[in-house]
Amino acid sequence: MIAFPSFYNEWRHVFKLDPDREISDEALEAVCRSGTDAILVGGSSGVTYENTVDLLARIRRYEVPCALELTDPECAVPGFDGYFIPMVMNAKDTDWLIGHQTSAIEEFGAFLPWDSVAGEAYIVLNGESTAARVSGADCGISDSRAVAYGQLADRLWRVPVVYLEYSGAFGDMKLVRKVRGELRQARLFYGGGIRTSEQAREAGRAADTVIVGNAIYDDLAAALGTVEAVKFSVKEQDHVF
Ligand code: 1GP
Repeated sequence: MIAFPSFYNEWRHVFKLDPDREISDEALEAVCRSGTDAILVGGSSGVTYENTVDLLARIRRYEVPCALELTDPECAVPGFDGYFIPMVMNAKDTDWLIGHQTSAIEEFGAFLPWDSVAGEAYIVLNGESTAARVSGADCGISDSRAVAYGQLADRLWRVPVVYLEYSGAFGDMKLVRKVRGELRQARLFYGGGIRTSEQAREAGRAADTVIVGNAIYDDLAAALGTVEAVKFSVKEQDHVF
């Protein structure tokens, strides 16, 4: 029996880097040495084997753990500490829920390092985001529907990570708390629009793991400030003060 992978269990703050976007050596060093718990590599478009290998090699100059979100098996670069396979729960086209993933496993399943592979149940909630456009996600769902998607992933499918994805827009923290409150075993990842320490703190209170992406490229100083803010919210919750 294979144990559930848990390489992500202690993660509270994560930076997401897109292989298709430029980042200078200085900025990458600052991100990797920021005190974040991990780097997640992934993007919704333009990700190739080459740009993924290149980014991994640059991140590996530092000690920070690094995982890959695998949306296209052609980009399955070996050498990451872990692999996430996203499934979009509210995709209109079932290819993004189960179709692409099944085809990928059919073809490459024998080569996957299963001990370090985890499913990610995405609920995509910003209709303007590339993730929503690519997957054709139905972002107009009610809160109760979003909660139900979380429960289904957590309780029926036992997916270890539920990811509330607002990419590009700061989300509804009340809903994030609600979805998290109904999870029994899955961790709740939240990502989307975090640009200030206050937002990072709020998200840190609502979710298990907070992901910061775009801000790295648009406002590095603000992005770096989110690490401390999330860690602070964790201490607050643990009543360390
Ligand atoms: C994107 O959830 C991440 O997949 C982070 O969102 O880029 O808006 O920070 P942002």
